[in-house]
Amino acid sequence: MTIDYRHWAEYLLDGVTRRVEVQSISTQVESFSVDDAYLVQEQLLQLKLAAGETLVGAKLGLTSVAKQQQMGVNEPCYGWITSGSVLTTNEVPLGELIHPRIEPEFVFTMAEAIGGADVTAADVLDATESVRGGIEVIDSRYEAFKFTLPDVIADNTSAARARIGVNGMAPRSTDAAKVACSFSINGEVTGSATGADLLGDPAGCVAMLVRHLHKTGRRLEAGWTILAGAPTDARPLALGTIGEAIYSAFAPVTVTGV
Ligand code: OOG
Ligand code: MG
Repeated sequence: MTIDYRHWAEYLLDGVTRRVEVQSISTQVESFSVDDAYLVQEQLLQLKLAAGETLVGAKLGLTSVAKQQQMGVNEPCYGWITSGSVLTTNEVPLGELIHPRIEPEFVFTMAEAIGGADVTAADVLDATESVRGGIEVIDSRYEAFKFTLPDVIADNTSAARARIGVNGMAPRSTDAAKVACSFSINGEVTGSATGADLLGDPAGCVAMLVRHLHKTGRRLEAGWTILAGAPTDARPLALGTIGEAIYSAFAPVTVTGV
């Protein structure tokens, strides 16, 4: 069966625009594969760029055991960060979202472009300007936040908003794998982890992302923001919820649902 990738991208974007949950694609398209899913994701990106957004970074998802267990999907996935998703204050307007959740992130800011089939964590550090904390707002477009790996890939890995921390650290001044992260909701700790919970090393995750992009002739660009993934599970963001990520070596990051 031929799959109309553009159709499914429009289908997902319609969920975003109307703020409604949609039925997963895998329940409607027979043998919907990971390769198919990245082609839908590509169409979705093109639709956003055509609507005036710009590409400002990329992300990994499901790079920790905590996240894989929460979502029941055991493989990492890759997505895009576009200009409209970067928050400029701590406030997250809930009226723009479907059923948002929040999670702490390890964030890389690239100093230089980097691409290639054999890129290592050390190469990533060489190309990194700074490493810092962040909070990602994820908002699966699917009913009940339930999906298969191909579904979540098509849906740009649930990316919705991101709040990026201030005062990044030089990449070799601190080992991100050793940085501890404590995530709390309304003052109560819901998860504690270190950078090593991201497949052993956040920089190694970014290297995986670079190798993935190389397969379609792409690379990370200078100035881009890269989310390496959440080391703890995600929590619902409701009206008045205050989420805070505290790190042993990065500035804390807070968001509030408004
Ligand atoms: C998929 C996105 C996962 C992360 O950091 O693991 C992700 C989801 O859980 O909806 O962004
Ligand atoms: Mg994330």
